[in-house]
Amino acid sequence: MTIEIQPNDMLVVVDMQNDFLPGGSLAVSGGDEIVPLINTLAKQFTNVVFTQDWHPADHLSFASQHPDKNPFETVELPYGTQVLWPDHCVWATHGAALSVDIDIPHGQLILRKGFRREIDSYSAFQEADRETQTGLAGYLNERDVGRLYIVGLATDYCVGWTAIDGSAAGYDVTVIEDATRAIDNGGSLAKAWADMADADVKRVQSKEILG
Ligand code: VGL
Ligand code: ZN
Repeated sequence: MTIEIQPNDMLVVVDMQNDFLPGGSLAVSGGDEIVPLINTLAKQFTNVVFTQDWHPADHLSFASQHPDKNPFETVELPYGTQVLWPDHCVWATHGAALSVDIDIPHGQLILRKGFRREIDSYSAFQEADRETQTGLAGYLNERDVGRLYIVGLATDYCVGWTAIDGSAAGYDVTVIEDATRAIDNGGSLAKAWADMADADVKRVQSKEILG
C-alpha cells in the first residue's frame, strides 16, 4: 500500500549537518547514505522544513565543558540526565552548516535549536527542560499543516524526540526509517523506537511512499 502524500503534509528534515556526516565531529555512521533518499522523498512534498542543531562554543552538552568527563558519559543538569557529546554544531562553523548535498530548494524554514548554553534540545518542539518551546508548533499550526513525516539524523536523538513531541502536539507523525541513521549508544536506538511506538509514532520505509 502506497502512502499518498497530501499537499498539506510536512517533511521535517532533521539535522543534516556536516558535523553529523562522515568527517564531522559527531559523525553518525552511514549518515551520508540517506542524503540522496531524502532529496528524492522531498520531491513528494509541497512543504519541507529543516532543523539545525546550533550550539554556542561553550554549550553544556559538550563534554569539554565538564573537565572530569568524556564524550558519551552523562552529567546531571537541573532538568535531568544529559548525555555529553564531542563539541559539535558550533554556531556559524562549517560543522553546523547544512550539507551542501541536501538539494531541496523548496524547503521553507530552518529551525535552529540548542542555542541556549544551559539547555540542550534534541526535539525541534521543546527543549530538554521540557518547558522552553522552540516555536515550531506555532509555525505548523498557523500554516494548517497536516501530517508530519520525519527523516534525518539521528534516529535515536533528534529524530526520535521530534517525532514524540510532534505527536504530543497533536500531529499524526511518521518516521521514514531508512531515511534516518542512528548514533545507538547504550541501547538508545531500541529505546527510541519503543518510546516512539508508545507515542503512536508510525514507522515506515521509503518504498511505502515512493512506491
Ligand atoms: C543530536 C546529539 C547531540 C542529533 C544533536 O541531531 O540527533 N544528537 N546533538
Ligand atoms: Zn547537539
